[in-house]
Formats: sequence, structure tokens, C-alpha cells
Amino acid sequence: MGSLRIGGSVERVDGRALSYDDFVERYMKPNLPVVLTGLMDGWKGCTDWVTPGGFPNLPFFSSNFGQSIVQVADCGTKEFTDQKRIEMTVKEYIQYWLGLPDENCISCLGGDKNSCSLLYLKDWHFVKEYPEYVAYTTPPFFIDDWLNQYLDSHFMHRSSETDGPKNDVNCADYKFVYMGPKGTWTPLHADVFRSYSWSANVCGKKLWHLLPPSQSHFVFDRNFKKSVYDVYDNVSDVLFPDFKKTIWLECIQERNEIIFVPSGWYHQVCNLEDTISINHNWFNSHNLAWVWNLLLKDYNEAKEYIEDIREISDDFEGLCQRNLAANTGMNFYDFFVMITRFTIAISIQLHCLKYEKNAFAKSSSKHQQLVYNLLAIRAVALSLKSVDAFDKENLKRCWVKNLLADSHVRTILLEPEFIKLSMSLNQTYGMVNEMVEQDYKTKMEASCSDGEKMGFLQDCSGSNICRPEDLVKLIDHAMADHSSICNACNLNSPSDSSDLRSSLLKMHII
Ligand SMILES: O=C(O)CCC(=O)C(=O)O
Ligand SMILES: [Fe+2]
Repeated sequence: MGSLRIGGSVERVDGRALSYDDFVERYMKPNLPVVLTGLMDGWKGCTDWVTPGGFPNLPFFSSNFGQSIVQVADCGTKEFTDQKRIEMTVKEYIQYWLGLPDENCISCLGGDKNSCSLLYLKDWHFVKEYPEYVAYTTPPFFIDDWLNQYLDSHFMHRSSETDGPKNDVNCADYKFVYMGPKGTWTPLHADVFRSYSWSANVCGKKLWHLLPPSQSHFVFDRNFKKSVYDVYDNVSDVLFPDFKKTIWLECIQERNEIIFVPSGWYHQVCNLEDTISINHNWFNSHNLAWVWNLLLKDYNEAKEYIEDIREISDDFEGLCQRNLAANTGMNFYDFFVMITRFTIAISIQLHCLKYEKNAFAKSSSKHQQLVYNLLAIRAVALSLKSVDAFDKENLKRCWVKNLLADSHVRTILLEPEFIKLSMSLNQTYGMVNEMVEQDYKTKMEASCSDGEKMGFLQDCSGSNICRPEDLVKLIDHAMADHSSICNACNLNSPSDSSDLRSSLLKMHII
């Protein structure tokens, strides 16, 4: 077993004593990990799923969810960059688990994993499958979740091949249950879309090793093609010459503790005891630039890979985008369609604030948040402008043939999916600011059915948002509308706030 250089541990904070703003300022914006305690009281999963002695209540899973078909990773077998996956029912998995010897024949940190391969149930879309069984409530720190809110009403990726009935890739959310016996583990990785994740231990104990993004390049080979799979293995100095430079954060996560894993941090995880955990991936305005930068990197790689057939391909861009969607889970078009909807929904919310009684006095943090969101999208949209995929020539081609249909503002305003997304966003920012507006639904439906009434949308409601510059223009309209409301009320627009600008600068998004 190789030894890792440990540079420190992960801060541990009582979540009950932490305000939302403190969480944003101390961890989400600076992209730093933290372990939060005291946030899992009253979770049904913490009682139903755990025996009085603190072990996984395996018979409960067989009896109540036994028929579910789940993905199980064979921790002893590597397949490409992950562990080999198989499918089985929960009942079969529990039978396997109950049949394991009491003390496992391997140890997490050094045993011969291949001689006794352990099975780890992963990525179980539990909430999606059992929406009525409320095992837990997402702690407020993690509810500003654009990824899962969007997937609740929209497809992430649409294409001619995947149109029609919802398929797994499209309708899957990113809310998972993980469970596995002592010794099961997850290889080194950074999360999907470079999203944030939070992971809550319902029972058991996990060992985490986390690497700051500033050191990510050290885990790659010379060609930046392959990355280290298992940090506890004797990592080859020839293949990965910089790995020895890595300095890790180490964390032992106990039962009832939640770890926040920031964007782009490589991490490896091992269950030190029989463990059940709940895990969400998510992104929002604070890490949207991470998602975009990953897409751009993966796109450039996809393009380079097929460069030699560019001349003989009549839709080279389309091919690159199809490969990007297949490898990364979304392409530029999917990303653009998504951020357009968030822009419109957030702009409407900002506009609607003028209907709130004393809104400017009461909800300046809601203002700040909505404006911040728009500025973060605007910064990303400016970066989108510079890619060939959105130039005139490519826009005419077929990779964007759905774009026109998907981009008409008035049509978007009337989409039931869009209305659902808008309402869920409103609830989120209402909850975050502890002022959910009860009659928002009525107002929302009234304004959506007549986009013309929405002052700032007047110029845009008849137009299409096809290109990043259209999106920038829409945001500028929304901001101008907002400033005029601020002026009318004799208030400083939060967009002028130096605070807001300095944090965006810190995030490198303006
Ligand atoms: O618990 C595990 O095995 C992996 C969890 C993980 O990778 C995450 O929460 O991002
Ligand atoms: Fe992860």
C-alpha cells in the first residue's frame, strides 16, 4: 500500500449554528469542503433503516424495497475508469450481504481486494422510485439545486435518438442511496458535471481523501488521458510522475454527519463499517462556471479525437455534440437550453419582487441572490459566445435543428415544464430567504399567459434566444428593468454592490 501525504482535515461545524449566508460565504463560494453535524434529526431513514444497535437494517430493505432493480459495483474489478457494475434486485443484494462472513476477509487499507471482491450498491434513485416514502429532507444549505430542479420537469439531453419515451439518461435525477459492507469503496474521481455533492451517513463510517482542484493535474498521466484509480495502491511513478506531489485532506465521516464535497475536488471514499448513505449531486450559480468549463474541456477532447474525419463529415459539429452528450451527459445545446430557462425564470422572479409588500426592505438578500444568479449566467454566456458551435454557420446546421423550436420566449413562458421549474425556483429562493410567497402561482400563471405584460420581456417575448448574445441581451434587459424598479423605489440596485462584484471576481466569472 502506498502512503498518502495528508495536509489537513476537513472542518467540522454544527449545522444548527450555521446560517445559510455563512455556509455560502465560508464553503460554497470559496469551494471548500466541510462536515456538518446536527442536520439529520427526525429523518425517517435514520430510524427505519438502522437497527437499535446502529447497523443497517437489512431485512427492512428486503421487505419494503426488495423488488427494486439496482446497480451494484464489484469493488474488486476495474472496468475502464470505474468498477464493474452489475444489476440485481435489492432482495438479491441483501441476501448476498447477509451471507458475508462476519469479519470481512479484507481490510480497506491494504487487504487484497481482488481475492475477495465486495459488492457495493450505488446510485440507487431512491427518491424517484419511492416519492411517497420520505426518508429524509434535504437540508436548506443544499436546496439551491438547479440540476435536480431542472430534471424534475425537463429532459437533460434531447436528440433524435433519445426522443420519445423517457430513458434512463434523460429522466434520471441525481439523488442517490448508497449502501455497502465494510471495505466497499469508491475509486478516485471528481463528480459528474463537476457538480457539488453532499453525502449523509445514515449509519456507518466513511474514510474520505480529498484533493483540492489546484492539484488535480497531479493525478493524471503525462498525456492527461488517464487518472489514478486507487490512491491506496502503489501508484506507478512512471505512469503518474506527479502523483507524489499530492497533498490530501483526510476525513473520517461518522454516522449522522453530512460532508459537503465542493466542485472539482478529486476524492476517494471507503466504508470503514457497514454503511448506508444518501448522496445528491447539484449545481447552481456558484459553480455553473465549473459545469461549463468541463463541457468545454470535454468538447475539445471529443473534437480532437475525430479531427481526422472532419473533411469527410457533412456535419462535423453535430458529431462532436453527439459524442459530447454521450460521454458527458449533456452537450452545448442542452446546457444552453437549460441556462436560458433559468435566466427567464429568475428574471421573472426579480421582476415579481415589485409586487411583494415592502419587498425591497424585507428581501434584499433575495434580490442579491437573484441578481447574482443572472450575473453568473451572463458571465458563462459570454464565454459561450467564443465557441464555434454557436457561430452562424453551425447554427444553420442540423445540430441545432431543435433550437429554434426551443428558444421562442413566448413559447417557453407557456410550457408547463417551464412553469413547474419557475415555481420550484421561487419556492427555493423563498425558503432560503424564509419568505415563500403564497400567491406566486397565480401571479406566475397570469404573467406567463401574457408575456407582453412583463415589462422587460416586452422586447424579447416575440424573439428567439438562439445564441449566447441573445441570452446576454435578455439578462441586460432584466437588469435594466430591475434597476428602474430600484430607482423608482429610491434604492440602490444590488447589481451595483461592490460585494457582489468582488465575489464574482473571486470566482473568476467576471
Ligand atoms: O460514498 C461513496 O462511496 C462515494 C460518494 C461520493 O463520491 C460523493 O458523495 O461524491
Ligand atoms: Fe463523488
